[in-house]
Amino acid sequence: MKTALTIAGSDPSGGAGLQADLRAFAHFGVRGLSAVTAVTAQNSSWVRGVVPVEASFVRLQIETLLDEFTPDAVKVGMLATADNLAVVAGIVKEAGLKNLVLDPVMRASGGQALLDEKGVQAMKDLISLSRVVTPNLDEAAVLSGVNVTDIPSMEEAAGSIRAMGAECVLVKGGHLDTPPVDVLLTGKGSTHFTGERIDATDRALHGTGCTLSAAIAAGLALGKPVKEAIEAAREYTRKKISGED
Ligand code: PXL
Repeated sequence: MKTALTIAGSDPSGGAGLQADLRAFAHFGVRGLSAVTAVTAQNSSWVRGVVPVEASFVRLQIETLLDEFTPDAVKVGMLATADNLAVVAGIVKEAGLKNLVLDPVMRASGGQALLDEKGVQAMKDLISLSRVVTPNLDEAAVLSGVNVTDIPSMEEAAGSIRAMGAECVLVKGGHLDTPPVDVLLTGKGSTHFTGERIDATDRALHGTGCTLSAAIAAGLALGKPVKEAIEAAREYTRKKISGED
């Protein structure tokens, strides 16, 4: 059985965070491993509190797993602190972890910070180690300095994030005013994935980014090429939003 590791925060409501990631791995028949970076108190509408896990303990969790398993893919989500980010970047390099999917989580949809300011500055270190980075419009803007509002600016931001060393960048267009389009930039050029906007509740939308990036990691763990992994992940995410899964 293929394995995928998620390094992410806990969302006790199950919609986002490592709980959503493990559910996505299971859906694709991939064994899930997890290391917790932060404990949160939240439901699907708001985050009441965040307690980061100490970086040395994040390291211990991952190293203990690596003693026994070699993950076929790794998904990195909420890191909470710059110290956690540095630990994860260090281990990815030391252990030569492959198929890294980085969801550069910075804020919850309600606006609460899920990464400290120094962590935002240090995100480039992890980007350079990633096979796929999956920013939403706001994250793409923060990382690239481009005002990301439409498809041309998504392309521009993807180019600037890819120049930081990622193999592929998928800028997610779920927050566009127009019908949603995700823009993928690889070394071979760009691809647009078009979808229809689904009339969904906030609860169904909570954790969509976590689910998508974990499902991409599952696909890469199974040996799918990036585009195929994204297509399958988009379909799984669509089903989750519309309540079919
Ligand atoms: O969707 C971003 C996110 C990631 N990880 C955790 C979260 C959230 C949003 O609330 O709680 C643990």
